Amino acid sequence: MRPRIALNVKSVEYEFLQEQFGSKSELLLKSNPVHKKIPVLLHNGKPICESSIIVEYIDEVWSSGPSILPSDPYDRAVARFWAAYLDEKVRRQWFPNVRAAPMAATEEAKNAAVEQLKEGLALLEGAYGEISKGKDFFGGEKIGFLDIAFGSMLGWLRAVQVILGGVKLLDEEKTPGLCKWAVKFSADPAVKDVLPETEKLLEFAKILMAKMKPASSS
Ligand SMILES: N[C@@H](CCC(=O)N[C@@H](CS)C(=O)NCC(=O)O)C(=O)O
Repeated sequence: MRPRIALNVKSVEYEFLQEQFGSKSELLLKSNPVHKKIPVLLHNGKPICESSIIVEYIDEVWSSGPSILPSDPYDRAVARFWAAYLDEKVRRQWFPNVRAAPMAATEEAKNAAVEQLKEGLALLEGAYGEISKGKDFFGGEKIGFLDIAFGSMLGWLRAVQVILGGVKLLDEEKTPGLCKWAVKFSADPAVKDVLPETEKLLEFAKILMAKMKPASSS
């Protein structure tokens, strides 16, 4: 989603190739032999890997379009800091824990996974207040690097709320800014056709959970 939103921001046309879950195409293995993961951007016959790096590449190559990274070096560093935080903590640790929470052995383990993610989102709420300076997006008037980094997780956030039986991860009381941000971000022309439907993610989550079950019970 990150590269696609970035290309949309820049109004660049692209061909979107999807991978089949459970197998890896020759093109993917050849293009990203190190991690063997999507996304990969193929530009001028050359592969660029890692979603955040692809977004930065797009910003640099199509520099005449709207800027994605802030122009001020300090603001750029702050945006990269929070994007790295999202990837390290939210995406790699807390999200997988929460997605697996319905299968957690105890109620305490389930709640701990949810609380961790909520704490992370509360921190991000504070960052949103400071970085957006009262505007709609982390990037100000328009969506920027951090909007794209966090926004790519919005579909899963919504799906996880359903998986957890209606637990509110983004709630009006604790994260009012992020609630408002999520509505604006989802409706942005560069985003609205890219965000996956919650139903689709829930179907995918079922497949993932079924795969995890035998491992956790052995
Ligand atoms: N740090 C990488 C993570 C990429 C990643 O985890 N890709 C997943 C799909 S979202 C994938 O290809 N998974 C297949 C696999 O791990 O074999 C990035 O941001 O691009």
